[in-house]
Amino acid sequence: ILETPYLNLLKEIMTTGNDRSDRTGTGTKSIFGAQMRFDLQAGFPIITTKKVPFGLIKSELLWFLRGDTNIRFLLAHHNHIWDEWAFKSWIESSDYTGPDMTDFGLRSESDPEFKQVYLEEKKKFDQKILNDDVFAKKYGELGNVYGAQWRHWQTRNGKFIDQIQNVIEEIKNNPTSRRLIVTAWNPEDIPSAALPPCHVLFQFYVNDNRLSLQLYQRSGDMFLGIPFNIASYALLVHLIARETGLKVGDFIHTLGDAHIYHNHFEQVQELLTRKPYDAPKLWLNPEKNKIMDFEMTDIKLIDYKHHSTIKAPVAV
Ligand code: DHF
Ligand code: TMP
Repeated sequence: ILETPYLNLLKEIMTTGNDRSDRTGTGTKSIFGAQMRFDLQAGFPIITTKKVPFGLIKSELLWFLRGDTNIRFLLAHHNHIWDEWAFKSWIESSDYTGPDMTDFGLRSESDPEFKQVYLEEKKKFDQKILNDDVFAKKYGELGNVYGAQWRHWQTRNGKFIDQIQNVIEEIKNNPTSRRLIVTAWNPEDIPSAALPPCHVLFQFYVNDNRLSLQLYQRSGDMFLGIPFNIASYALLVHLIARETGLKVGDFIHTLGDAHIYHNHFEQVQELLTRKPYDAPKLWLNPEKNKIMDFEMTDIKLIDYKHHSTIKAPVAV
């Protein structure tokens, strides 16, 4: 079963994790240093013990690959996974004059009345991002997050580096290279990013005509973020393998601080009682060969059998 390494890591953190306070004020159990390996020939590693919304993973990855860092594209695709971090900079700005939204993440969990007010404000914010160009430019921006660093890393002399294009060329021309790296961690940009990158750096490896990728993720929210990250990077390997004419190999997911938030414990226990299904397969439109030509409908999961959704609050 493809997702076994994920289930085992959840169990390990629940039983041996350190109890730690964290930036968001939620509290976690966490361990430092962990690794999961997924053989992409064996199937597509999307978690089956809960429903993982693959459409959101596709639109987020296409957004990264476009070099986009504004949530407007995501909202136009009905993807709200980055809303909170744009909303946060809006309510902290001097242009915001609505009701007090301090600490909206934690407060909306404990105060149902406030939650209504918050959801109303966020809906207005989303509408404004979609309909008002000037507002979107100013408040839809997350800063120089993944898309910017992957596709237009700015150099000292004011030029730009397209790390994705460069690594594709290197994979084609120099497949045994040990320098097939893309990094999102740009120290100069950390202070202005809505959230410093969590998936920080990845490296490719070509052997036997198979393309493998190892990711270093500094911080992993095991219940919410990690199932997205696994599927997203597995999809990235498939896309880059298509463009470089290779088969897929392994996705190796290496984690720094691997944590389960306190308010996800019950959800994790429920998930661990479930029996995983066989992994689905990925279908990519056979007529497309370049990553930039792929659209939502060119990417599909075949036979994704899964258990029901398990909801959990995201720590902001
Ligand atoms: N912060 C934290 N604390 N954890 C994260 O996983 C995280 N991830 C971010 C940004 N900041 C974060 C970006 N990725 C969801 C999944 C991934 C993600 C952000 C949010 C999420 O909430 N997933 C829900 C479904 C959401 C929906 O349907 O709109 C899930 O149940 O998987
Ligand atoms: P941090 O910056 O304090 O580490 O908080 C970031 C949180 O978001 C942390 O719980 C990890 C989580 N996260 C993921 O797990 N995957 C992701 O892709 C992103 C963006 C965040």
